[in-house]
Amino acid sequence: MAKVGIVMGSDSDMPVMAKAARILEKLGVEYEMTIISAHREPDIFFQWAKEAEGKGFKVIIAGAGKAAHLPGMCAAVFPLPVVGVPMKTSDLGGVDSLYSIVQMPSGIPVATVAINGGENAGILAAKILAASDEGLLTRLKEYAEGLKTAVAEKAKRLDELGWKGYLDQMK
Ligand code: RP5
Repeated sequence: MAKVGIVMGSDSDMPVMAKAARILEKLGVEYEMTIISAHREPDIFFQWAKEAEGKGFKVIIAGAGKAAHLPGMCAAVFPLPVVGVPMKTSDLGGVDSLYSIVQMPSGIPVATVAINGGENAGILAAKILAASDEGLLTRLKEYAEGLKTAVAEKAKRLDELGWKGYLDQMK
């Protein structure tokens, strides 16, 4: 099965990147996860990125914060899609990460999700793989159906309880 490479610039990114791993597991997608800092260990980064295609990765999910160059540099080296996850940061709120990741020069795209959007990164990677994997496509459709059912159940409960009762049971 096609594999996803999950890479993050620091273990401080783990709570967000774990969301990508969790949804990939739920969807039955094989992945590998590692921590590599493009700034603090550029030689190790280049080796990992150059070997990624040969290891069977079809998509890379790369998360980073602040001057977040890891996703863009993955896209510079890896020839298949890269999904970038901007981390929320304490000083600039993650807009620093978002702009660093999304504003790529022509020719080197990074499919950038929302700040802290680890789960959507996993789903997007799965959707990319699903273009050539019928079973995964079916699981993604079931997942989407589950989302729809969850909202419909909430609306039904709101009808039953009224908005005050609904609010109370949320506490
Ligand atoms: C980036 O710098 C990492 O992706 C992380 O989001 C940020 C801060 O790293 P630490 O100082 O927490 O290791 O490279």
